[in-house]
Amino acid sequence: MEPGKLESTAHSGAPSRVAFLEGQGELPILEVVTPWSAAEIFLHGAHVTRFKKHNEPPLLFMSQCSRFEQGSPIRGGIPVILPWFGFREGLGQHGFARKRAWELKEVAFGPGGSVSARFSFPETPEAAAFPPFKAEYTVTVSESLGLRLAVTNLSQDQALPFENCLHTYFEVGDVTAIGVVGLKGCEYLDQVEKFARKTEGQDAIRINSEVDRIYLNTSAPVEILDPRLGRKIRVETEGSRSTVVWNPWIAKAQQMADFGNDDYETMVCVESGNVADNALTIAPRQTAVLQVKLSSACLQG
Ligand code: TA6
Repeated sequence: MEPGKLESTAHSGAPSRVAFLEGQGELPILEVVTPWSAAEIFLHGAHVTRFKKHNEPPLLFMSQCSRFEQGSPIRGGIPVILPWFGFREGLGQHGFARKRAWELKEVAFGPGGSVSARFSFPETPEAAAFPPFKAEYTVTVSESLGLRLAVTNLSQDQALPFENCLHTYFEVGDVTAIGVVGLKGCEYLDQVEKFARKTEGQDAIRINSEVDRIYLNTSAPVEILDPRLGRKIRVETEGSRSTVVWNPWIAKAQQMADFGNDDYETMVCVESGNVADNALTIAPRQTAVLQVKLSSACLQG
């Protein structure tokens, strides 16, 4: 992919622009600017590392200690977790899609100045050892951030069991001051207590220690209320039955080489997908689509 630029002025107002550049680790990136926002997407992992509305702090958290290299996931932004979630003996953590470069298939300018980039997961040695599937991922940048992950079972006669998750890291002003709303009454697996099954009793989940919970059988929108940044972040989904809420807190933060010791103070993961009890199985030639819309607004009062 040659460095270069695309621009669209097919709408009134400021032009939208896409630049193909070399990012950190000499990895190729797309830099997108729209009338509302700016974004950065690495081809490595089809990984969105930045989304920022022009008049707001960044929506996504990025660790300053992140690696940017083949075979390693980027720490922060939106890791694409596929085709499994969690740890698998001999195979590693959170699948292989986030560790390899995806192919950029198309960049399109939409109505009003939105920009869409479509990626396809290529043949890789790890994928060859897994039932055959095709994965396409479309990122749409506008006043909000749209994500669409489509997985197709390429087998002629075998079902495809898999998990998918868009593992989003959000930037917050002070994690101890936020509330995560929308999961009350949901059953969850508490990974901090050996996957104990519990039910969420709080209207707003507060974070004052390590939190690592897989909320099951829920497609409800989730909001992060951030009084420090005066912002409300909203996560809306289609095709997602699981929401994961994670903050590593102090001890785990210190154990992660690609995560600053104090990074836990200004991030929370609210992840959307189909994991654990909600893992998917699709028939031959069937496609499963996971869609996530991330938006933000001022927090009133
Ligand atoms: O989504 C929560 C989680 O499964 C945590 O258990 C923690 O492992 C986190 O993902 C990050 O995983 P990673 O492999 O990116 O370090």
